[in-house]
Amino acid sequence: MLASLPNDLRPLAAQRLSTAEPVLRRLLAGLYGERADFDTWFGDLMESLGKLYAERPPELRALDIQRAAQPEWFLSQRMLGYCAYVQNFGGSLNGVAERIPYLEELGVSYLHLLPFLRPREGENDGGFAVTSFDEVDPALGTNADLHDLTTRLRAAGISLCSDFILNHVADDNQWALAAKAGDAKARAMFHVFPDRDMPDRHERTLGQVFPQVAPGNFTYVEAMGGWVWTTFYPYQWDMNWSNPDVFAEMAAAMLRLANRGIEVFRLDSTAFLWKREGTNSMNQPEAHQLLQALRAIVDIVAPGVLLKAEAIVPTRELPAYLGSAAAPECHIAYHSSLMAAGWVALAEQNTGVLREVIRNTPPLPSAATWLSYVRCHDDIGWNVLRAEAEVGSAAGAAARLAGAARFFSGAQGSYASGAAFQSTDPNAAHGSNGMAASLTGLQTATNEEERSLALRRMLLLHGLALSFGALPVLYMGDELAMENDYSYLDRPQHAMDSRWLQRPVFDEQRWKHRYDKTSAPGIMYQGLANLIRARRKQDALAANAPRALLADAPDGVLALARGERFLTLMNFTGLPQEYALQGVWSDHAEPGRIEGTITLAPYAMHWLARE
Ligand code: OTU
Repeated sequence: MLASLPNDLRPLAAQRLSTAEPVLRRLLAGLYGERADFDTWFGDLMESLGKLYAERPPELRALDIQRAAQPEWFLSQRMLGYCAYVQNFGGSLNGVAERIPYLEELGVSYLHLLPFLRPREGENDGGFAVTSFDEVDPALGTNADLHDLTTRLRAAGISLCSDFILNHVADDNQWALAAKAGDAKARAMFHVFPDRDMPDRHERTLGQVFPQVAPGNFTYVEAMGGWVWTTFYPYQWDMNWSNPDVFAEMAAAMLRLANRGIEVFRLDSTAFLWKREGTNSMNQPEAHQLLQALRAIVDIVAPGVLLKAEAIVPTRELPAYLGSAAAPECHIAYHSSLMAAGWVALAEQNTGVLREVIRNTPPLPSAATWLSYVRCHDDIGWNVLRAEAEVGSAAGAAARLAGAARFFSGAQGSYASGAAFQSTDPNAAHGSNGMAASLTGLQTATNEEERSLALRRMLLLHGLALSFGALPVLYMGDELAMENDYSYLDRPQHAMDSRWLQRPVFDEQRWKHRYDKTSAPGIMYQGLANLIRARRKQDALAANAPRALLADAPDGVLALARGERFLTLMNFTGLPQEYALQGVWSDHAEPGRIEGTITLAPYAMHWLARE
């Protein structure tokens, strides 16, 4: 690798190689070492890394040095994320750049723009079927626009996060096209089976992501003369990561994007990377080895870059995606269990599942954090909570989670207006969709009282994400109490995928009313801005600061201590709840000292600092 570098870059590169290369070699030998050509392949990989290192722009190399010196920079309570589709938030990359002052006003330091690379022509799962990793979607701008946007974001102290969709590519990606044209090397980059024997054997233990709109995990492709592994939509072809060519190509693609100024990669569908017959082909040990190898590569070539695991999996499977001090993996992992458990607590007016998830969340390894959130562009996946929902449940986890799913689909008596995801069985719980304002009852509110309760529910869930100890990410529109977008029902290609409910276009009117405290957007925006401001001042709310669940709270109340000096009380019920405070406190939202028994109003939250 060093031979590919100009002299001035060699000393630092040599230093990084000394620690990371042995790790990288061990991991890759564990995956591909039985191949006769492993040493040659590994040498070629290191040479390609050297070229990418040499191509890395000086301002990014400077950021690498700065962040390598402060590896816990992203654990600060001043880190705040915001997630949006480019076309919905700004119309284009240049339009997003015009929104930077708004992001700065909110205190955003991390912007996740949903897929903006050239997507498959026609249907492309909201950009999650990538045709090219090397060019921006022409509908959204150019590579030059991306360069300008990252430059302006960096100047504003905002890190750009991009999806890196490494589990699958579009069926019009160059490798898929070459495979269809008969290129054997390209064909070997995918999982292709001549008949249904292996697909049927795999299907015995595989789950289904889109059982309604894309049942099964394999698609017959005439041009391939066989069945291709397609975990998601038929046009999303899973990559064969047991083939080292896939590793080398994808690692290089990611680093080329890093050299374009992307600072965080949301590694999409990481749980699915390694397939194994007789299993659900999720969370396999080799998938973690692959991610640890990508981390070792980042530690060598671009240590200022963060890797974020998108693994919507049971709580007990999550910590592995952060690795350990000895074997670091991703810097950040979605805490999808915490998110879903917050919604269950609202549906049940009981914090049992939420407390169980918090108990099952182990301490973080160093320089790693959770991603906390209320909503995202996807469904609320209920099945990650199977273990926690089983505890103390007479009906059993499945029935209990189905109850939550029914609640958010607006079952009788529910204030929610959401939709089930990929399931018509009211007794099954696959997922639920909807904007936070719609799921918490704002959309159905018919009077001031109902509107106020809905807004409190939204602020409660955001308060959990902001105070838990994580990198919290706001989902575009929630900060303005935007509601569901039903236009997807008029688009036949989207009508079966209710995730499009929560993908509205940014509402300029609500944005203009964000200071109007008589309006829902104003109340939500100001309430959220107050929490963000209060959080920034509290070292106790840094991601890696201590967290303790206080068991002496009523079932409907979550009492979470962050160290000795910060306490958050959240009432997940529609009834007033009492809590006996120990000591003297002050509330960030109101003047004066508070001690003794505090009464929490319905759906109220208090952030208390010890006097
Ligand atoms: C991810 O999906 C993306 O977030 C989705 O938007 C894409 O459709 C999908 O991958 C394919 O790229 O857990 O790990 O439940 O929420 O599949 C994969 C449906 C994921 C998605 C789920 C999610």
